[in-house]
Amino acid sequence: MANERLQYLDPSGRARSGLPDLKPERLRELFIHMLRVRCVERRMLDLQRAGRIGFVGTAKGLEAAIIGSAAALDKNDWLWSGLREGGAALMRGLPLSEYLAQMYGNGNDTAKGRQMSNHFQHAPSHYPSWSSVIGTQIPNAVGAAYAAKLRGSTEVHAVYFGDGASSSNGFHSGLNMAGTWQVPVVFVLVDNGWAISLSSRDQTAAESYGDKGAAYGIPAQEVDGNDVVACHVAMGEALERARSGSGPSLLVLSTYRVSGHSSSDDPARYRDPAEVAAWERRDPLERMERYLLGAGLLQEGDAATLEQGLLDEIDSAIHEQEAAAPVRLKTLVEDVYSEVPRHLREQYNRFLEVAQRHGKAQPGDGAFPL
Ligand SMILES: Cc1ncc(C[n+]2csc(CCOP(=O)(O)OP(=O)(O)O)c2C)c(N)n1
Ligand SMILES: [Mg+2]
Repeated sequence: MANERLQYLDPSGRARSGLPDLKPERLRELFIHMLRVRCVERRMLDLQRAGRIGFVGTAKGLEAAIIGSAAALDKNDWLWSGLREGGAALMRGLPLSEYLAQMYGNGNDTAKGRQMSNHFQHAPSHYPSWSSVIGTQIPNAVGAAYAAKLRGSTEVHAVYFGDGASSSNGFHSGLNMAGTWQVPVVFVLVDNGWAISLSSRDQTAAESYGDKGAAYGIPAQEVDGNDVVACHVAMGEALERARSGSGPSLLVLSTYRVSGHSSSDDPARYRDPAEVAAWERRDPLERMERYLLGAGLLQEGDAATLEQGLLDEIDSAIHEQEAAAPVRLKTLVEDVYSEVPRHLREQYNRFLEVAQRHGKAQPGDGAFPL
């Protein structure tokens, strides 16, 4: 049976006894990182509704789970994400301009518009691209962590996924390999209450998600996922365990996806508004803000000022990306062959004629000589 759910801050923001010794500046930073996620995603939804970008999957309600845990990673560690961890990438070094370029799929997008929006990647902060095929990042992370172990590296690989993904093939094979090979990996299961329209209560007959680790010999820690301090501490312990060679852990961060599954979803079709309202009252940002106010680490009005500063920064970055050029048409045939073969050059040239007729070609998109 999984152990007791870890909590340091109760829903009213009061610290329970034995609060870990975190520096005041660290606590404030955790709050600001959470606030940034909320602000960026609010603007992304606005842009999606205005028809400027195609798709958004938000972390609203999950900010403590994602930021609290990811903030415990070292620079050399890796974060294998699902749909909702883009805010952690921002915190770990993904520039806001690149985040936005990915959302637009414009000419500044380092993935050249080849990924669906909201699927970030950032090599310098060790954030591999995500596949929407649920659960596939899990064996990928385990493989990379096994390679790190063979190399004698001290890096740890954290892999994030949802309650729904705990039913995927990738979950079972990933946990089995990690348990058997004792690899330096932390499985971060963000139980956000729903897998699109399937409640997490109906996802499994196991008594708790933590119990799923036991089948693979992997210890689990259940955590209040709306308590940023608890998420941070639990992740720090799991990372330390992995780094010291004691093997993988499973963290279950229990929280709630307050918005729809994505901008394409209408959650009112399948869930009770009273359930949503109850979780809105347990908002992770408000909980941390109340704690910081009580501890004298924030003053009344500070949060509103911080929020306005973040929104101004985001808005000016949005204006820059709105003005960016589209992805170059030639990228369609790049990066596979060192020299584009004749049949692709012919196809591209025919495509270019159509693009030119529709006024979609840019200077530099020119035809290949055949
Ligand atoms: C293999 C596979 N099956 C089904 C889907 C459709 N699908 C997209 S998201 C999703 C639910 C994911 O739920 P969860 O793992 O809890 O993550 P959350 O979206 O709640 O963060 C499903 C079933 C998919 N993308 N891939
Ligand atoms: Mg879910």
